[in-house]
Amino acid sequence: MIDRREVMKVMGMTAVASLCGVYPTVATGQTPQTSSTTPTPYTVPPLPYEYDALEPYIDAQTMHLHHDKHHAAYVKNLNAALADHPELSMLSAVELVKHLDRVPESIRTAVRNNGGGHANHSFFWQAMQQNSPGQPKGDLAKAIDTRFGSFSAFQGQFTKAALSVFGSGWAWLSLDDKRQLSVETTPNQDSPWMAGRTPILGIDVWEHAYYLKYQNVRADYVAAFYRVISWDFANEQYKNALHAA
Ligand code: MN3
Repeated sequence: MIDRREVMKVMGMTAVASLCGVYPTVATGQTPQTSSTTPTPYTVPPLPYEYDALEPYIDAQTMHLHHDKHHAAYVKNLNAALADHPELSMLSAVELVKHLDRVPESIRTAVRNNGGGHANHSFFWQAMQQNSPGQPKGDLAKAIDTRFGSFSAFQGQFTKAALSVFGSGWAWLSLDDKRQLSVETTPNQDSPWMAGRTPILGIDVWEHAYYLKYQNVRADYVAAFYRVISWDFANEQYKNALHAA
């Protein structure tokens, strides 16, 4: 029996390699095998917890709207943008935003915004949890101390960044290819992936992420976010990024 996941994995790698120009395009007139397969449309991953799990810091109604409506819209629009480019649909949303330069110009903005929205939100749901430990863990905890001086110094920088985003966007803790941690912000649905860095932690500061509960007081939402961070997830991202760097 053919393992579908293995097939998808190999096809995905081929598509990535092709996208990166590793494989030359050969005009043989033959239809590549991958094009005859209908790509799996992107789907919204279920939340890894109940909608009310992050109460009272993030309310269930916000989670319903944010996940079921906003995230779903990015996925719907991404599928629509790639409808005529099945070869690109073989890639994960993260791979797409890492290689936007290889996406046809006619759909690049749509992929940037909606592929970005899909990648960012899929990451964001996992970066939160009920009963957060409140403090970083493991190797990441040490790296934060080394880079920023202390956890509270990091918090100061991260909070300042989150509050500094004008309009809609995100604040991140990310790792670059020199294994250096940094705090950064991105507008709209842009992300560290687009700049060759790997997100370790991210906070969505679009108004749709907090307005129902916190109205215009973004600072209260950012303060509450620290109560729901999954430091296990962040530490995993850090270890994987170190390994890949
Ligand atoms: Mn959002």
